[in-house]
Amino acid sequence: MQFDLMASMMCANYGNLEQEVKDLEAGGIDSFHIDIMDGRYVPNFAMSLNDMRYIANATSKPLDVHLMIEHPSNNIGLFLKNLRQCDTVYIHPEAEYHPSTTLQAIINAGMTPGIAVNPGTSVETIMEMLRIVKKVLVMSVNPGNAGQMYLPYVGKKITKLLALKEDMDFEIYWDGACSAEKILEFAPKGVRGFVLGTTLLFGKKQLYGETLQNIRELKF
Ligand code: S6P
Ligand code: MG
Repeated sequence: MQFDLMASMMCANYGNLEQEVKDLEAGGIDSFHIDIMDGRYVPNFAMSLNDMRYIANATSKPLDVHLMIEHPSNNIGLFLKNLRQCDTVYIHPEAEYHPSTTLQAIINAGMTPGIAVNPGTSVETIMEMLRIVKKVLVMSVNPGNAGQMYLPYVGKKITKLLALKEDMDFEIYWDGACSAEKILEFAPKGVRGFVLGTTLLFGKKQLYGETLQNIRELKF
């Protein structure tokens, strides 16, 4: 079974970020998830442009940039000009007047376009955008913080999206409170990747490489 594992870098140790990037890379992480926040769209300031730039320069692995900012079109150029063709940019459709225009800007810059779907957002309201994007990041917690509880009603939305993904040509990714139990349940159903934060990867006694290996072998 093929699935991707992304490290939620807002949960990393900023006392030695370079070492964190190296250890995660050596441990076999597939990409680095960068949670950009503006204190307006979400009630937090987790990471910003400089953090993203620093990690982009420290690794050749792809970045997964999750923009939790109001009207991303106002500043998206700042992010795009620091990214590479292998990187993905997610926007929240609710944060933008014309989300499809912003998604087109991401495509035009050569990056992979994605939308992040809040727990309270229904599949019906994002239906047209599913035809534009390659990736759908399903939030199973409200955006803004790590270490929150899984919201159980999100499972039904994933089931709906799984039924649409072949026809509309997108992949589904999981963000928020990602546990072993959820990977065991949803990877076989076709969820393509999982963002790992405090629930499974960071702040544990185990080395990143061991944790990631166990997850890949579904040994929990
Ligand atoms: C939340 C953010 C997420 C978190 C991730 C942390 O706004 O988009 O990417 O960083 O959920 O994982 P955990 O396991 O601490 O919930
Ligand atoms: Mg995120």
